[in-house]
Amino acid sequence: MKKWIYLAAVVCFVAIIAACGTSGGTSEAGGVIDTDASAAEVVVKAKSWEFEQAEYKIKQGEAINLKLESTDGVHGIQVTKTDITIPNNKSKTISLKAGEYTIVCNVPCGTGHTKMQAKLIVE
Ligand SMILES: [Cu+2]
Repeated sequence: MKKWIYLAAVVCFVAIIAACGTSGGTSEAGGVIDTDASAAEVVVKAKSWEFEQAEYKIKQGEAINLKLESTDGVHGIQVTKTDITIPNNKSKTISLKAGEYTIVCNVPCGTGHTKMQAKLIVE
């Protein structure tokens, strides 16, 4: 009897994992893709407490190495509506659908942290 319960639990677990596999990872808007070292690089420079540019523009569907370079303090990037997060001084290859996204700092970095935002425009 106990064996059946165990088996049912395993089946449920596998079903949950499988569901995650189909919907997880890259969101509908796009996001992190396989690393492509030859992709064009877009550097987002960050300091306490602002990003260098108010706006960053990329082309839709294009593979971009989005790099976060902190010149002052420790920061991180999160792109709203996507699964994109980039740790301090790291880069990831991304690809996005057209639209307007917001780059926010996701590392609590001090008094101006919540004001650290920039637009990411995908055309
Ligand atoms: Cu911050």
